[in-house]
Amino acid sequence: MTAPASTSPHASAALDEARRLFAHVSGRQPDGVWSSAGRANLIGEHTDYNEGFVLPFAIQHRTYAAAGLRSDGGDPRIRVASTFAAGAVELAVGSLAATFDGPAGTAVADGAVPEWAAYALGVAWAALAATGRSADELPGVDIAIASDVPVGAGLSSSAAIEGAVASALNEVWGLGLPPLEMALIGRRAENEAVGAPTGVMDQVSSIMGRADAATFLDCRSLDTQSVDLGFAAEGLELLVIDTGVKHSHATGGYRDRRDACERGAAALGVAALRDVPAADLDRARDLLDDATFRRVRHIVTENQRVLDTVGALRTSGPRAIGDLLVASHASMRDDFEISVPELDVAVETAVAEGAVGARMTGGGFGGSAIALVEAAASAPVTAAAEAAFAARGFAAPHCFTVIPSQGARRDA
Ligand code: GAF
Repeated sequence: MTAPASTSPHASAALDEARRLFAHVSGRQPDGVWSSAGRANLIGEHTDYNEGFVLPFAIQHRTYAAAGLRSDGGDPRIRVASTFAAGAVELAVGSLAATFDGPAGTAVADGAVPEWAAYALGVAWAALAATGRSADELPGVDIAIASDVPVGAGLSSSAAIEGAVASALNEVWGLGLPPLEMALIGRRAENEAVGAPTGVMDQVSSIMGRADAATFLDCRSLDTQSVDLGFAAEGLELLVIDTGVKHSHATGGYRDRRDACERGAAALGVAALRDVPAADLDRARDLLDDATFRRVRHIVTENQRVLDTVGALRTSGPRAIGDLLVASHASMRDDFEISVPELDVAVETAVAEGAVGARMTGGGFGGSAIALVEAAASAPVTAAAEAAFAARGFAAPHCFTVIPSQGARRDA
């Protein structure tokens, strides 16, 4: 288990790695290093693209982008390198539009741009489009990326890349983008350059997170409020149980669930499932097939659980949210059907060991569960999860505590 700390124990290592990689690829020192956070979602799953409510928080694991301007003259280039893959990817800034303007995900699907590089280059493309800046008025830039956000763990390693690169470009290109705009640019990169049909929760959380707080986001108005979590003051820790089961949001189940929500909203005559009141669920049951009805019911009840969690945190503190976390997991397991046996075992084990509450976090089909536990219980819950996984023949989970942390920032 990773010891809690105010920053990840690997944070400065990843920052140094980004700087070293920059020097190795570019033969000079970067102009600066910027970072953005991974995130855990406390509650509110798949509600973001239904224009509902979410309550994620940024974690201490971060992705760093070391960046420096180039002097290319008349043909500015953007070059990205990362510790995720060997080799740098370089494009003319002027060719970003031609690379990414087509149907979502084409550049990656065609093999023109590796997926890891599309997160970074897609941010550059979306930033130019959002600001109306043309390639010939901007200098070229080199970017080197390193991270200690676990990849494929449902902790938004992709949003952390987007947030770090957006922060770096915002400053070196002098774009003047406020944090929410950077988050929207990150989402556009993910949706259109990479081709993953996600909502905006992860980017907002990664960029706009605050220490010891969650970000309560209304995904329709895009209003954000900081909600104090107070885990440490209450003697609690947030334990991540990473099942090691890998998932991808660019394909498969995530897209299916999004399609089902859109079908449900259309059949019910609303713009988004956000607009379905709980009292309308009986009508929805009559109108929809069983699976679509249960997808709708998850979204409707999950939105209410987010509101209830915010209320409970504000009036009673984190010990009051346990049942809401557990109910959220049950809804994802039974109605939205995005859990997997490893996530269910992680949640059941944590609850049996006395966790305040537990649920899977993120898009599902793998990734991590979170458990809110007494600080002294992190080690026993970890041991119990490891034993439960071993007894079922699952690969050992990776358990570590996360700390609600600051979002995007300049580090050097
Ligand atoms: C993934 C997506 F990226 C988010 O937008 C959100 O939909 C989440 O799954 C599920 O709540 O992390």
